[in-house]
Amino acid sequence: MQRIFSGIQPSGVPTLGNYLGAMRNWVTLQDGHECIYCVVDLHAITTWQDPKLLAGQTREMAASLLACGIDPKRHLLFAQSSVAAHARLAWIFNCVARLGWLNRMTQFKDKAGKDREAVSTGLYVYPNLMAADIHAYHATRVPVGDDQKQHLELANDIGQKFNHDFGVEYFPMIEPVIMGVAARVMSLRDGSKKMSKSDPSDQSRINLTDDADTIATKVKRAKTDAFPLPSEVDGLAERPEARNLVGIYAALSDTDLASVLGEFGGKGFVVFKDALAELLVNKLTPIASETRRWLADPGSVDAILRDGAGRAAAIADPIVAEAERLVGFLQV
Ligand code: AQP
Repeated sequence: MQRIFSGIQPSGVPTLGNYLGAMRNWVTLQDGHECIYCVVDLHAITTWQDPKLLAGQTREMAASLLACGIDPKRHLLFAQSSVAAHARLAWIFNCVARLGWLNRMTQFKDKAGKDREAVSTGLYVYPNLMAADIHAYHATRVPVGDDQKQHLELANDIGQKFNHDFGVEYFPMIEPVIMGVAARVMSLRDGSKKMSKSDPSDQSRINLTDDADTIATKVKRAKTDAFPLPSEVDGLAERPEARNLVGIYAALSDTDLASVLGEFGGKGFVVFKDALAELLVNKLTPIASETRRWLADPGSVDAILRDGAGRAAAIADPIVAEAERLVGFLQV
């Protein structure tokens, strides 16, 4: 059975983008794979996180994943900081990856923006830690949204360079698993920008904890243009906001863009947005209430994360110990 690894940052409340690009697919992949799912708090602190909030956000992210249908008995769910193997291997990878490789990472450029000198060095080496997360388990498949594809290519470059430098075939190749018509969900305010949980504007995203009224208001206010929806997919080419909303509808109703346009082509946004809001409410509000149910008993979420961390360390520790031996660290 192939081993899957994937992670999500507890840097806020998960969004519809996280759900369609990752979380929902994590649930589907549980059949037929051995899955290792991680709330990546080490990644989260590459940008400032309030220490009073981080632990709670980590638990809430775990609760959302459980609410979506992650099964912690058959698979693993844990917090990254509780398994030291991630940080140990990341340091080795900091010494394997080349500066020129990291300089090409578009996510760093997006997140650092104009203030590159002021961001943390952790944000810069984020992809090395991500490579370590995956290689620490010898995982071969990684479900991610489209935005993470470049980081996975880098993880392969790092694994292959390690193998070459130390004359071994130790780290396997990783295959990205990018699923569905909404692998990149865009901001509701700007169709050229990815929907993000840390976007300063709450109106830019649908949160998995939003109630029905909030969802309806956000959809109603979502940026669109003045024209009716086209009947053909080609007609969405120059209309990023319309393309985004149609993509969300298609993903949530398990169909494709053409079928959605078959139903709504020629209709105005008032009609389409009403239907989209109803679909979102039907799909997301049960997840929100299930998340609240888990969080009513925080001890049960913590127990799941503790158990997952123990099982994760049992897999990762020997893999990383062997990498350390290959590097030449004294074995005592
Ligand atoms: N807009 C998106 N569309 C599709 N997939 C997305 N993902 C994130 N945003 C979208 C996918 O969600 C998974 C977990 O992401 P993450 O939290 O580890 O990091 P991120 O990609 O940086 O997500 P955010 O929401 O934008 O977080 P912040 O704002 O903290 O940086 C990944 O598989 C990602 O592809």
